[in-house]
Amino acid sequence: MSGDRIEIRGVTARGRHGVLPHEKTTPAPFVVDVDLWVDLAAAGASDDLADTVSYADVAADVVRIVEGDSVDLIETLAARIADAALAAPLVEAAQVCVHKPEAPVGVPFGDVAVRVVREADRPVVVALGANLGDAAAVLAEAVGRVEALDGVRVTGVSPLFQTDPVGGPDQGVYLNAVLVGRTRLHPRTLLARLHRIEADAGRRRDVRWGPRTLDLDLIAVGDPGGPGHLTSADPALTLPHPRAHERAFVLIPWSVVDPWARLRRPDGSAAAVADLASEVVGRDPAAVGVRPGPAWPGVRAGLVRGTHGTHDTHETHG
Ligand code: A4P
Ligand code: MG
Repeated sequence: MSGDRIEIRGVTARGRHGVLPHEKTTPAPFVVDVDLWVDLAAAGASDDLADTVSYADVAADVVRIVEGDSVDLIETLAARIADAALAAPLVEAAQVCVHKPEAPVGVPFGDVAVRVVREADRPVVVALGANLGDAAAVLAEAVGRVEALDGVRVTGVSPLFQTDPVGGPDQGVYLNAVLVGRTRLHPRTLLARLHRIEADAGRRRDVRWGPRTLDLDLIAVGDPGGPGHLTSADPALTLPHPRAHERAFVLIPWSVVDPWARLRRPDGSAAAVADLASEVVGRDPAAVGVRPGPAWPGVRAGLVRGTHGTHDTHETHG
């Protein structure tokens, strides 16, 4: 976790929480402390509220939850507050402490409190591509490097596909794959780590859409409509990736590794990735230029999910 934190102390509200009957009818005070782990480097540089989490919004959520539905346990209250805090896409982890100063303890006491710590755990999709050098080996190494990132858990990677280049100058065929996983990392932090892996593979950025030893694109964070789904129009990190919905070299491997995946398109509508893949293939199967690639060299077998299967019929043998 990044060391940066936002700390909110002593938010006070009255609620009807407890196991005793009178606690459910007569509001009593609850005092809440919240710590949010957020990478504050960008906000520190930009001075822009959009780069951080508004403590006023968090405090308002705390009051809404404390004043809301009655529960028996302050553990439940703390967990609900933590879940609400983690719905903000920038929050990597939340610690919530709920104090109950008038708890029916039966003897004089100083404080009763429970503290819960929850980490964000958002679905993440990364597209991999390469068309220079030993592309299969470079991509396999990249999968290993992503697996080794602190705060990222890779749950599956598609088979390799050989794909005709889209856009850019005259260049050789690509190998592409898509990996899916979970992360607590801020998407900007994750993209910076992906850029480091690209750089270590010898990636140079000379020509847009030009040949590359390794390209790692962040396709989506969170599921459309789900908690933590992130949309961003920032040119430095646009989410979901603005071209993913029309690119067979992303859609086909993605639909293979996660047949139930959904993607929010730039117009705001959400669609099943498998449907988008079929659409792209259906428009012009001969031109789609996505073929089964070689077996993964050195990626552990359990990680590779799906087969080239359903899309074999659309080979173009270019
Ligand atoms: N950027 C913004 N949003 C994102 C995001 N969601 N993920 C910014 C990754 N990067 C994002 O990217 C250019 C800038 O986009 C970065 O500074 C980043 O902050 P880049 O990787 O430096 O350059 P690029 O990849 O050449 O540009 P771009 O626009 O990302 O290209 P695409 O759309 O990724 O296309 N054909 C085949 N068959 N297979 C391929 O893999 N790839 C491309 C690249 C073209 N044709 C291809 C393939
Ligand atoms: Mg890229």
